[in-house]
Amino acid sequence: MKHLETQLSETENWNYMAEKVTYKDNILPKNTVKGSQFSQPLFEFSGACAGCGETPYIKLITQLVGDRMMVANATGCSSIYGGSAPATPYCRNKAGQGPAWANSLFEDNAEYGFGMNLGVEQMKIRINDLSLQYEPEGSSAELKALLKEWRENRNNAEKTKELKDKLIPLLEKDNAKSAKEILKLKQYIVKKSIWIFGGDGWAYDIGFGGLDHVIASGDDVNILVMDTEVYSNTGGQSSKATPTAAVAKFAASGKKIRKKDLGMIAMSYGYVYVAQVSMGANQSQYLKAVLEAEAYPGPSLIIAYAPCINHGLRAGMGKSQLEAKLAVECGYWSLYRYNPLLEEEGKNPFILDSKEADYSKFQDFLMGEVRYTSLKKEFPGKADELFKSAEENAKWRLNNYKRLASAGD
Ligand SMILES: Cc1ncc(C[n+]2csc(CCOP(=O)(O)OP(=O)(O)O)c2C)c(N)n1
Repeated sequence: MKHLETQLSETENWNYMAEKVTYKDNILPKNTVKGSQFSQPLFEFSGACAGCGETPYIKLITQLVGDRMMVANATGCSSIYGGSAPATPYCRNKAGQGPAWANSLFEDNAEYGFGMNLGVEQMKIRINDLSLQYEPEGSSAELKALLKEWRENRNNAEKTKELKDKLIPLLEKDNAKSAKEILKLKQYIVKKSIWIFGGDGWAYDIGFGGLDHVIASGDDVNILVMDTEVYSNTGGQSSKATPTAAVAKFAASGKKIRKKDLGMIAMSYGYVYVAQVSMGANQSQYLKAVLEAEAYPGPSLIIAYAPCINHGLRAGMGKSQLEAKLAVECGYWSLYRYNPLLEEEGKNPFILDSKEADYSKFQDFLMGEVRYTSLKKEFPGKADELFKSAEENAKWRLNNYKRLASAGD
């Protein structure tokens, strides 16, 4: 920290950047890692711990769909750094568009986002009905044609963006009652991207009943679980996502049982898009997962490995992306995408994206984090046994994925 007076000269630089320098987001296609980074993040300057593994996942989503997204945020770190009033890291682009964000409770967030989606869908049904009412009532053939195009493409984000720009000027000068009513609902013309954010404590434990209900509903919502393997915001309590041997509150002598496989549960429905990702290990796989989840016309679940200050990284939080890479290389965490649309094409819906695990690095990975090394200090005898079963459990889990990936070969 430095004295404010010594830093105020930056104001001029900031204003120059904000007013004169524009985003060059049409240079490269947005659906590439490089291209996506030219887009304005609509999530910036959060109050998360330096090196937080969660925030980069959110930032990318806002770069891709932030101008039309709605977020239901479970209580946890992401709701605290996401909405610490009076400041918020969520912001708007030059056109005034940005994420609409709200936080309900720790225990009902999936339902909360589900309700947002129901509300938006209801408004779209109303626009649809009003547009049919315009047919006999209105006089503009051009408007009728555009409204028909909207009805046919209302779930196509890019198309609805194009149509909105054409529709609004025509609606504004039309005197028909239905046109006036549609205008009142103009913020629902563009297809919204509904997101449900939360941590593992919410998704695996407290909010699981709701999450399960929402994914089972088949509705088009996207869920991002930032898996820190503990309840981070309340000081690192153990959750069902905590793996074997990790020390956490309520698991002071190391977790004895294995981590729950939330992705496997979700995949069992067969109509839920599921991805397990780790940005530090493979940025392009995460980008693909977000684009596919967003485009999938049903529920999607992305489970993201997020290094956390609670893990006690030996290399420090400045290396959290590297830690996420090491986690995948040694087989501690795997990358996959399960896309039900592939099954419709007669293909295996499960794709294992991570390369062959190098288990020789597994124990070294554990020794790079205090949540594991502290077990060795406290309970040296028990520790080795638990570290061994941590590795066996990781292998067991990865073998399940390998079986799925080779099904039908
Ligand atoms: C029903 C209920 N129990 C407990 C809390 C207190 N609480 C707030 S956030 C949180 C932990 C959240 O952990 P997680 O979902 O893993 O998210 P993270 O902080 O790791 O991002 C808890 C226990 C609460 N808000 N409501």
